[in-house]
Amino acid sequence: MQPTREFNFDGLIGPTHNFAGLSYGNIASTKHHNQSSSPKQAALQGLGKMKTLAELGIGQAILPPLFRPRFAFLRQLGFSGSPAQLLDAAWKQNPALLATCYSASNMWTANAATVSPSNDSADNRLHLTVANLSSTLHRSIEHPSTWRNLDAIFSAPEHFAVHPALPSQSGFSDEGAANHTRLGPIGFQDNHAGLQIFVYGADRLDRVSVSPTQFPARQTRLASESVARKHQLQPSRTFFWQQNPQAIDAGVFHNDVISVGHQNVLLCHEMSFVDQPKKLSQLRIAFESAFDQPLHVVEFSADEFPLPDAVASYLFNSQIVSRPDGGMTLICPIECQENSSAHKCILRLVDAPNPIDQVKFLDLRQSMNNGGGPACLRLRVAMTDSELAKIHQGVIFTDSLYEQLTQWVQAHYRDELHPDDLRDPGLVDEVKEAFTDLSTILKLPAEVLLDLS
Ligand code: SUG
Repeated sequence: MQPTREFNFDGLIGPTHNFAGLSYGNIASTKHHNQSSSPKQAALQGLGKMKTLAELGIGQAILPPLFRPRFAFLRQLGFSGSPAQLLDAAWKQNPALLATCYSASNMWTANAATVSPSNDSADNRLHLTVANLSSTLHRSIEHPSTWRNLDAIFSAPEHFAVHPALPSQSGFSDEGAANHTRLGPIGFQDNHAGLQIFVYGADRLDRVSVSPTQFPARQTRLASESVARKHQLQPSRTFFWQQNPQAIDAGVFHNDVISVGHQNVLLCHEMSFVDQPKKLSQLRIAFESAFDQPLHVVEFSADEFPLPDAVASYLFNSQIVSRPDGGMTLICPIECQENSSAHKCILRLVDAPNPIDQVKFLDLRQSMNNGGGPACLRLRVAMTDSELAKIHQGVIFTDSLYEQLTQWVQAHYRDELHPDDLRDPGLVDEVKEAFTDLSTILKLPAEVLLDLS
C-alpha cells in the first residue's frame, strides 16, 4: 500500500455568513438567532486556523464557499420577478426562507462529504460521497453545488470517485464526515487500511431500541451503510454505532460534537454511544489485532464533564493532528479555555499516556456561534503523493494563497451583517464581484464557482 498523508480541506467562510437560527437542535444556532454577524471576522478567523495548521506542518487545503443567494430555491417555492423582487417578497412573507437561500452553512466542510482514502477501498481509489444534508432545509440545498466543486477538485477518475448525494429522503439522511471516524496506526504517514466507525442516530428499519425525544437525529444507519458500500470498505473493519439519544437531546446534533478520533487516539464522552463499554472493548480488540499496537481511548465521565459543558465548549469538536515530529496537537476552540470543566479535561488529557502533547486554543467565535467548531470547518482527506499531484492545485494552502485570500476578504466582505440586511439587492452584486475574483485566485472556472441560477 502507498503511504498517505492527511490534508484538512477547510471551508472558506462565505460573504453571507449570518445568524438566522435555522438549525433546530443546534443550541448555538438558536441562541444567536437574529444577532448581527461579522462575515469579515468569520472568514479571517477561518483563514487564521488554516495558517496555524500549515505552520505546524499539517497538509492544508481549502474548499470554496457556495454562491449565495440561491435564487433557484426561491423560484422553486413560487416566488417570481427580478432578483430584487425575489428578495423583497421572500423577506416580507417568510424571512427564514430568505435566510435559507442566503445561508453560508457550507463553510462546515465536515458535512460536505464522507471520505475514504484509497488504502481502505477495494478498488484502490479515494472515495468521496457528498452528503445530502436532508434533515435541515437550508443545508439540503448544498449538495448539488458541493458535488460540482468536489468533482472539479478531484477530477481524475483513475484516482478519485466523487459520488453524488444519496436520495434526499428521511431514511437516507446523511451528514457526511461529521458522523464518521477513521482510526489507524500512529504516524505522519499511513499505509494501512483503516478502521471506520459510522455513527447514526436513527434507523428507518427500526434497528434501534432508543431514540431522541426532543431534537432530531440527523444521521441514519441506512445512509451510513450505503456510503460504506459505495466506498467498497472491508466489512470486517467497518463499525456502525448508534449515537446516544440523550446526547442528541442535549444538543449533540452530530457525532463530532461528542467524540473525535485520529489514528490511534479516540476521545469521547461516556454518553457518546449506545452500549458504549461493549462497543469500545470490541473496537480495542479489532484495533490491536489489525495494527499490533494499543488504541488510546480517553473517555470523560458526565461527572467530570457534564453534557452541557461539552456542548458549550465544543471540546470534542477539536481537531487532533499529527505533526511531522511524531507528536499530536489538539486544536481547540477558545471556549475550552474559558469553560473550567473543559479546561480540566484538557489538562488531564495532555498528562495521560497518549500521543497528544500540545494544545492550541483558537478564536473561531463567529463559526462557533452557529454551532461550528474547528473540526466542523474541515474535511479530512488522506492522499498519496500521486493523488495529491492530481487534485486541482489552486486549492492547496500556501503563504501566498493566505495573503491573497486575506486581502480578498478585506476587500469584499462586510464587517457586519444582520439577517434583515439579506433583502438588500446590493449584497448580491458584492457577492458576485467577490466570487469572480475568487475564481481567479483559486484558478477554478467561474462556471463552477458562480451559480447564478
Ligand atoms: O448544520 N449550523 C450548522 C453547524 C454544523 C456543524 N458541523 C459539524 N458539527 N460538523 C448545522 O447545524 C446554523 C445556520 C444558521 O442558524 O443560520 C447551521 O447551519
